[in-house]
Amino acid sequence: MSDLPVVMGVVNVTPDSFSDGGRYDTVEAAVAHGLALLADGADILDIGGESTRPGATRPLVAEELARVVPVITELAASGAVVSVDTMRAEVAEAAVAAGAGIVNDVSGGLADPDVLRVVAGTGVRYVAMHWRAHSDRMTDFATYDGPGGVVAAVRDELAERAEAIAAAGVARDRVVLDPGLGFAKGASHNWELLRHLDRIAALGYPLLVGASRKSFLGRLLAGPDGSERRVDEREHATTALTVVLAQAGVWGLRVHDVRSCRDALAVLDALGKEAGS
Ligand code: PMM
Repeated sequence: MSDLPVVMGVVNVTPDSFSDGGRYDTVEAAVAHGLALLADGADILDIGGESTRPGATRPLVAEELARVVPVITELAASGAVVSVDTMRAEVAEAAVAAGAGIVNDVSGGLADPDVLRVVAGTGVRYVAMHWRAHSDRMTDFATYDGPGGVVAAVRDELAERAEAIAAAGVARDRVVLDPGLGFAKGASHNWELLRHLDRIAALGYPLLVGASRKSFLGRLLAGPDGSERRVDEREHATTALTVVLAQAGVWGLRVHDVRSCRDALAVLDALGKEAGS
């Protein structure tokens, strides 16, 4: 493979994220985790201070700022490429001032359109994810009855976001799109999107995908009693998806376990070199 995806390692500075909530919710723990992910080979560290797990309620702006800014400051000062996972302009602005080079907005500018002004004004990269509603209400919006189902809906809604992003003055080559697995989507919607990522890629933007440890994998691997596989036991399935997504040509992968992702990419890399020699 010539172009392997970039690996974005997740640092959730939150008490309640679904996969790692509460583990890195102090500045020291989050910075140490970020440095460990870098040592494992992360290309980008994604720092988030708001949990988006289904049903989550939003932190106050001041809380979110206090969680992410000191962590970004330290990690950016250590030379890391940092993205901030936020839907708020105020947080995006402070994060960029602290050294973030990417704004990862799970709402694609819908939650706070002013984010686009910050991105346009600072020239940072922008990840726009497919999103329909905040986490406390998103399951009410997981309906895709139109022609073409979830894939056509996500493609069309992302195309609309891309237009709004361009209209706000963000350069096209700064934009990355993300299908938003698990956000206003059930397991079957996620699988359908993964089957047809080429139709989202046809919009002409690089794609970032966050499948790591998500609930649809827990459900896939459910035990005989129907209970979802535990979050920390979904890594092999996540790694399998790393291979599939890399072969599908995505630009980036957002993962919790950078090491296993890197190992999988090393296998693909070796195969690609063999084929070319
Ligand atoms: N998923 C989560 C949070 N942020 N950002 C992007 N761009 N794509 C995603 O799929 C995504 C995201 C939720 O997962 P987490 O709680 O493990 O961070």
